[in-house]
Amino acid sequence: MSRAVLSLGSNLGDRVDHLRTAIRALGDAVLVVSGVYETPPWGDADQPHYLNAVALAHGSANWLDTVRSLESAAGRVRDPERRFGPRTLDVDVIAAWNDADEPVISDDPELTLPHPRAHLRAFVLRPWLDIQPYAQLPGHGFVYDLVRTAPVLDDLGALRACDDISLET
Ligand code: PH2
Ligand code: MG
Ligand code: MG
Repeated sequence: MSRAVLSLGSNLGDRVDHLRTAIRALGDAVLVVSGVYETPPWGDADQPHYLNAVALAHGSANWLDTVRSLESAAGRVRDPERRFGPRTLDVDVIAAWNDADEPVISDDPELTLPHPRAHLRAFVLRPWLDIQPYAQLPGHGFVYDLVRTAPVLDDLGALRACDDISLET
């Protein structure tokens, strides 16, 4: 059965509710979900802080359709002028594996896999480590090594684990 690592982020509206609703909508497809982290905005500093989490999911025939429907349900409005701007809910497919457990590689601009910037993002890598300590990002190696590389290490200290928030329902 196909698997995917999904990164969830929200920095508009009721951030916890947006993340929780998405996890509930995924239902049995979710194998495990990380803790929630509050993270400073990456890529476009002029916006509120995010709540981020990562989930390991399985079973979807089309991950792009799955994540887009979650984003639409959260009332996501896309601003073509602000690629890294604020959003009610962003669900990114970080990496996916096929039925034979081989990594899916895709240069489709609609869904590039693995995610082209995941190896640089502390807000993806740190929650992912929570649920899969030996995770490997295809093409980039072990996640525990990536969090020790300079660009990620610099951002790691600014992440705040929200131990009082759980997305497990
Ligand atoms: N998502 C972005 C842009 N910047 N920063 C943080 N901290 N978390 C995000 O999820 C995020 C971001 C666009 O996808
Ligand atoms: Mg994103
Ligand atoms: Mg996205």
